[in-house]
Amino acid sequence: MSIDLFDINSLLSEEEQIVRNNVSRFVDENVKPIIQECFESHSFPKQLIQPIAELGLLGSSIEGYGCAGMNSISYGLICQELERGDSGVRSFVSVQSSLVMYPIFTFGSEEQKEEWLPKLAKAEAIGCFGLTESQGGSDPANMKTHAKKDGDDWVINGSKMWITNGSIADLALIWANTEDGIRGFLVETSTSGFIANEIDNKFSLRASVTSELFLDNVRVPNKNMLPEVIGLKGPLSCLTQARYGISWGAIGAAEACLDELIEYTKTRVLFDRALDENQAIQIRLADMQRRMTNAGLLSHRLGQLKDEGKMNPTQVSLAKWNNVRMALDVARDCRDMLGGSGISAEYVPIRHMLNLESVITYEGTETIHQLAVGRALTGKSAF
Ligand code: TGC
Ligand code: FAD
Repeated sequence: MSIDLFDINSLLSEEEQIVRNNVSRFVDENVKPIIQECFESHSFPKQLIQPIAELGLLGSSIEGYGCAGMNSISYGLICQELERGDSGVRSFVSVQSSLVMYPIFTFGSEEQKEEWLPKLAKAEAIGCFGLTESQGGSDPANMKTHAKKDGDDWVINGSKMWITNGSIADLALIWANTEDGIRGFLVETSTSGFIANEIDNKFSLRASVTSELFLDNVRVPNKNMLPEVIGLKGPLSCLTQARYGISWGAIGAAEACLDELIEYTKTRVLFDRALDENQAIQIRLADMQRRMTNAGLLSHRLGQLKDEGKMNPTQVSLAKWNNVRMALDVARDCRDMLGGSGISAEYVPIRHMLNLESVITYEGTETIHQLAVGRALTGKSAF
């Protein structure tokens, strides 16, 4: 098994350890036994939604409104453990918590919070976050979807691409251009003119719902607009929350791969000795442990900064870039050391590897995060 070489676990409070152990047990008992089949059948395990809600994992950082009010380290640990099962399950929780509940809590009216947060926490409503459009997700400022005021209503037209939970959502947070700038709208997916089509030919995140959304003269009342934010900083602030969780989640995916590989190399005998007796294999295992340890310490420090209210988007970019790159490299390397078996569904690395191809692209591609760090170093935007 991979080891906690720097005893990161002892940095956790008793409460954080309980959260981690509870989610870990949930993943071992409920996610791992079914997830490969879900991946193969390209279906999201909807049966996990209710138990996830009952564990308090939806909007876990929010105080009040039926939410658990846990700290940021706990949210990170939730993401890490869920992604040890599958990135798709962590994605579901990231979107509901960081991309739907967080903006309602932070930018919503009291009426919007009271109406939606308790339902979203209990999974009585599922949310999705519509920012990306087909002309280029990296540059959301080039948004074509627009909302026009008509009396007491807004009329929204446009489309969104690659939207997690899109076809299972009851509520879509749609970011649209208005005369005043980009604004967020709470759109019930049953509203006339709203269509969600699932993208069903993915090689990655197959156990997650990803959809294209179309909004054709969708009419929502003014009270559905998030009143407390205008401009791109609205959606970008939500991304900062989700990217923080992803930096932890990626560590879980890497752990799942390395744990399985270590067991495999003990029993695989080649040239009259177990694979793990070879220097070249041990060096590769050690290198994975080095990178995972660095990633764990980085996320833990980021969590401390977040809980102290000192986390900034550049730190989050560096952590998301570093940790997802680490996990993707670890998953690929594990797949290689499994030889031909590494392409079989019997082992987890190829599934994690394929999932991580999405994780390195969504929530800001690797290049976007490198350029964000470059901008902080030079003061010059090279996007
Ligand atoms: P820029 O001029 O830099 O900023 C515009 C305004 O936003 C503020 N800001 C941020 N605020 C909070 N958090 C951040 N990370 C922020 N970054 C910028 C900034 O201060 C400014 O505010 P103000 O008041 O001055 O107006 O914007 P830009 O157009 O130059 O773009 C910067 C760039 C490229 C970094 C940004 O566009 C970007 O991050 N692009 C990538 C887009 C992205 O990540 N999309 C993700 C879509 S959602 C998703 O993938 C969900 S997957 C979920 C799952 O399944 O888990
Ligand atoms: P593009 O922006 O077209 O990028 C193409 C390539 O160009 C990339 O390699 C990129 O790094 C590079 N590039 C871009 N700009 C520059 C530059 N200035 N210099 C150098 N290189 C550059 N979005 C949502 O809004 N909500 C969701 O729930 C959501 N879920 C998703 C789920 C999945 C499975 C996937 C795959 C995506 C999801 N997305 C979601 C969209 C995701 O955020 C975008 O795919 C991502 O931001 C990249 O946008 P794009 O796909 O249009 O690629």
